[in-house]
Order: sequence, then structure tokens, then C-alpha cells
Amino acid sequence: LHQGGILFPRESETRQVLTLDGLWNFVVMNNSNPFQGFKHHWHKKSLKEVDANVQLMPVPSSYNDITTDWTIRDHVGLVWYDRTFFVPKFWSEVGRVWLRFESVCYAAQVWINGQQIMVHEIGHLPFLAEITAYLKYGLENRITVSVDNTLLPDTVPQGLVAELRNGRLQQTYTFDFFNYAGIDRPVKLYTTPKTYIDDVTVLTVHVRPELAIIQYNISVVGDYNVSYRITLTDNKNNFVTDAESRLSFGTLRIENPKLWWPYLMDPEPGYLYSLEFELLDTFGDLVDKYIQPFGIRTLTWTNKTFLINDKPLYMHGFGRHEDSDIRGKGFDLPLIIRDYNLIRWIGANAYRTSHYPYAEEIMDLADQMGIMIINECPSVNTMFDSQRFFFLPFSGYSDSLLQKHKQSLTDLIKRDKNRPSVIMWSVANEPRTQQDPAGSYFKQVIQHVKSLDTTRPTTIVESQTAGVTKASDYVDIISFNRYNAWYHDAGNLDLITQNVINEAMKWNLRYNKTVIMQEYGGDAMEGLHMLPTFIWSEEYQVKLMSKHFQAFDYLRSRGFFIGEFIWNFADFKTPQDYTRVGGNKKGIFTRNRQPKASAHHLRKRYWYLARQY
Ligand code: GCB
Repeated sequence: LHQGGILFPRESETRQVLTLDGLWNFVVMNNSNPFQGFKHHWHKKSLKEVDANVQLMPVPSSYNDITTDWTIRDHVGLVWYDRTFFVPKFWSEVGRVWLRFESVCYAAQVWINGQQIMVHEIGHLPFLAEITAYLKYGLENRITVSVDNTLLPDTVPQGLVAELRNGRLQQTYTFDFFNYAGIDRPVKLYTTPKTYIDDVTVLTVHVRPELAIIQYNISVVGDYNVSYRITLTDNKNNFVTDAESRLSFGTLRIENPKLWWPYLMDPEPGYLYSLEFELLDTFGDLVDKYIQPFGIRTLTWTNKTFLINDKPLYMHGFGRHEDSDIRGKGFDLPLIIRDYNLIRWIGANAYRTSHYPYAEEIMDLADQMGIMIINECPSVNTMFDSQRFFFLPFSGYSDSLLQKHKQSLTDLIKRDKNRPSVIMWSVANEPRTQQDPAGSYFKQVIQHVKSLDTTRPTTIVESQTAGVTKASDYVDIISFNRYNAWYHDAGNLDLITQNVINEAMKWNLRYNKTVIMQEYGGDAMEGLHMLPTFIWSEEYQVKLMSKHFQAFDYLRSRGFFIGEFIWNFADFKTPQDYTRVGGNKKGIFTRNRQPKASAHHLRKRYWYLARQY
């Protein structure tokens, strides 16, 4: 496993990218003999040879909803994938060949031609390795992947495996989105020269209307006797400025910079420059080139306000999921573009990547469209004491859990540090922060984030209340979720406005920080209409929103309240449960991305907010 940079593979004069997406062979392990594959060295053979039950499985995709077999949907444990591919003969001379997975949920082992090259844990994040020495050039190669979806007390997120009365294993977890699994994002092979750019970091350090200064840092692996040429071009590919240096770091001055603005705050939101990083040898010839998009913007925050380019921000959007019919969490470009079209239609300027990092292509579009992202790591509902795990010999908290939680943030920040769209790190959703160890745990998690990035504020999305949580002292911004007139006061719409006002004020008073309502909402069954309004109807969802809007307008007038995020953008799949009808229906869009009455209502609200910038 490569420990350096995890730059997104982009083609250039010195780099080529090939996809391994397509149909792979797929075998579900029988849990009466789960380790059979390892014992019998399946990685050295083709799956077609070793198992009669080979099926075809699309990559990228979650495997759960592709077949008609519920035992595959609900499978706990190992599955295997393999396929063959060719590598062009000339690739033996290019320098290095890499293999990169954008995400495998949850844990993966990878072999090339029978040799193990990677072991990785934690879903929704990329991992890569150099495989130059393992390939057969100009010949057929095999890639084999074993995937384990098991969630345990020390995985991120946590879960438990129970054995049912008939011996079947069942995965349980406390969060409500379905634990989709598999190779769910693109798989790529790509080349770099022997001496190559392993990572780049770009920061805006100074912005005035007439001048911006940006700072860059390039990590190189290989022959260090190189020099650097950095060229900045605008979004029409016109030359802006450049620099040549023997040093791998420096600054660039950009006169009359065009800033990166969020959607609707500027006629040209999401303005991106391109930074071409080139390595040159002693003759001035090109060794390697990596092109990094970059937006110029500043973030500043105090206990009273959050500013982008010195302008106060008010965020309005939603929590979301990577989720759709058949594909599960599988990467799907038509869906991604549809979602952004809906986001623009509804006039949202932000969303949270609840409850895990989203695909890099989704993040690229947020950069390009000026959609602000509260970037959440995969930690959801973390337990810290033995409360939930009382029947196990160990407690919810462990050092290994903390290490993995930090690792997920290391990788997330490495992956997304250069993105202008990312305006905040959310280090957890609804952790059990009332429990004692939560204070020291989150102190360490937040310190870890701060050691990696001080240019963005941090938050924890709380379901606990002000004064009860032991973690809020450490964050920059308070985020809370509350289901007024749903999980409590169900049916009592008339209690919402005052409750929301009281709670937000209490958070602000207690911690003297800015406050965001990260989740509120109620389920609506599409097509269910009831007058007078009644719980689960489209009318109820709309009314519930209006009551919140009244609270938000009042809170905004107090200054400290900086964002409203409805739960959820679209309906999504959950585990089977009597509180869910075919999944979580709190979406304002249906699962196949058509509007409910609430979407039309929210659209009026968000465009009204946008007119006030
Ligand atoms: C929450 C969770 C979210 C759930 C939501 C609900 O508090 O953060 O993941 O989907 O409630 O609808 O229950």
C-alpha cells in the first residue's frame, strides 16, 4: 500500500490512465467455510476454475441489489472478485505503473497475478500501490480482490455481527443507511515516470481585489536532481503566470484574481484556475507533469460569523447519501449529474457528505459548480463505552478505533485538501458524546485534523444537547440534528418553531460559537396526501419545513446562526425495520430523483435566501 500522496489519476503528456471498470467475476463465500478462498489460494487461480457459482458483477457498483437473491443482499463477510486485463508492452518502459481503487467497502485484499499487493480497510476512500514489478507486459494479467463488509466495534463505522438461531450471521449497526458493499467506485491503472510528482498542495495565503498570493508545495519521488516549472492558466486555458525554480515550494502572485465563489453568490460561481506542475531534468526536458485545478478563496471564522472571501456565509442545503436503486452506493455518472441539476434547480449552495466521503468525481463537480461541502469522514454513531456492546467482553472505545478514525481523516484531508468546495471538516455524525471517554477522544481527533489542516473549521454533528455533550468545546462550529415533530413530539407541528429557537440559542449561549442545524425533517410517502396534515403525508413534510423556516429566520437575525440543512436530499435505502417503508423517506426527492411537494417548497425558500446575498 502506497503511503504517500493519493492524487487523483489525471492524464498528461507523461501519464496514461486505463480503466478496469466493467464486468468482473464474483463469488459470495459460503459462511460455513468462509476462509476457503484463502486456504485454497484462489488468488493464484481464476475464480471460474475454483468455484462453480461464479456470477458477473458490474464494477463500480455495490453488489447487494444487483441480483434477485436476498442472501447476497444481506451477506455478511467475504466475497471475491477477479478479472483479466492486458497491459501494453510499451508500459514496461514508462517508469511506474499504479493501481488505484477509489473505494472498496469495507475492507479489501488485492492480488495481481497471484501476488498480494494491497490490504486496505475503511470504505469510501482511495488506496493505491505501485504494481510495476507484478505485471506481465504485452500479456494477459489477472487481478483478484477479496472484499469483507463486516463491521465490528473497532471498524469505522462500528457494527456488530450476531448469529441468529439458525446459525446465519446478521450484521447490525445503529445508523440507518444500508451497509452497501463491494467495489463501488472506479478502478484505474495509470502510469507515471520513474521520477514523479507524488503529491501537490496549494493554498491561498493572501487575497485582495488586485492581488492574490498562492503557495504551492510539490512532493517528488525518484531522482531529486530536478527543477520545477509551475504554470497557472485561467478557466479558458489562457496563460496567467508561471514560475521556475530549483525548489519544490514557492508562491505565485495573481493580479486581479477571479475568486472562487459559491453558487448564487456570484454570476460565475466555482471559478477554477489550472496549475500545471512540471518536473524538468537538467537539460530542461519534461520528466513529469500533473495538472491540478485550483480555486482562489479564503475562509475566516470567529465565534460570531463564518466568512468566504470576507463575505458572511449563510449555508442552505441538505444532508445526502450516495444511494440509488440497483446500484446502491455504486458510482454512476448519470445519477451524479442529475443530482447536481436538482441541486441547482432548488437553489442550494451547500451540502454535507453525510456520512462518509463521496466519490472524487462528485467532489470535482462541487468545485466546478461552486457548491460548498461540509466534508464528513466515515465515523457515524460512534460508541465510547460498553452501553451498546454490553454483551461483549470489550467496550465500544478502543485505541484501534481511534487510530482508524484518525486514519480516515488523514486520507480524507490528503484527498481533498486542494478543493475550494470543501469549507469544513465534519469529524463525526451523532457520536455518543454524552459518554465519558468522548471528551478526550474528540480532543485527539480534532487536534489530529488541526495538525493536518488549519485553513478550514471543524465540526461534530451532534444529536446530544448543549451541556450534555463532552465534545463541543473542541470544535470550531456547533452542528446539531433534531427531529422536532418526528422522533419527538410526533404530530405536534405547533411546537417546532419555539423548540428550534430555544435549542439553537442554548448551543450558542453555552459555547459561544456559530451554530448550524445539520438535520431536521420528516418522512413523507410520495403520493400520500392528507388534509388536515397528518404524519407521513406530503403535506406534513411541507408544514414541518415551514415551521422550521420561521425559526431559522428568527435565528438568522441573531447573527450566530449560519446554516440550515434539511434531511435528506433524496429517499434512501435502510436496513429492514418497522419504522421504514421501503427505506428512509425523508427525501425531498424520491429515490429516483423526482420532486415531492417538499422539493417545490424548499425551492421557494432557497431562492428567497439566495436573493438576500
Ligand atoms: C439521524 C441520522 C441520519 C438518519 C436520520 C433519520 O439523526 O443522522 O443518518 O437518517 O436521523 O432519518 O433517522
